[in-house]
Amino acid sequence: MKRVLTYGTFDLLHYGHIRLLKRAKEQGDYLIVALSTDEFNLSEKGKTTYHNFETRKEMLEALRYVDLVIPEKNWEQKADDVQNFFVDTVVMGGDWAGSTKFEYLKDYCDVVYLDRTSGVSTTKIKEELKLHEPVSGTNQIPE
Ligand code: C2G
Repeated sequence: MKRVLTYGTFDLLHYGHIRLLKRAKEQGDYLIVALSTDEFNLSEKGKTTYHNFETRKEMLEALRYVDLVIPEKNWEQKADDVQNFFVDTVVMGGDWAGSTKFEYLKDYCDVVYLDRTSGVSTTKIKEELKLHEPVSGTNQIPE
């Protein structure tokens, strides 16, 4: 059984995430997602998420491609994760290609970077939804 591992926040789950997870699963037979905790997002990634960790975890666990979700609590845990879960391949989106946060894992397993899906991101969704926020008073039922 070939075991694959990927990392991320996966907030406001969108088709860019889904396509990444689908292709990550295609790299093996068992896909583990190390999901950034709320604390890690806030303290290290400077991200405040719309959905908290439990909700993001539940959404990922509902996907056919995901076999296990574990917490990503810090930048340093990856080599331990690879060894503890007998991981063959770590998969990340291309925005991480060549990153020192992943390249060192090549001493422990294969590291594969897949093209990011263009045109969608959690940030873009948040910005566009904010732009279409109803102007107060326009959604009142006319007298
Ligand atoms: N992704 C993608 N296409 C998009 C958006 C995201 O392929 N349009 C990929 C990212 O490259 C990443 C995964 O989906 O591999 C999760 O994206 P994020 O939730 O933004 O994760 P990120 O903040 O990159 O966290 O230690 C590593 C970090 O936890 C990765």
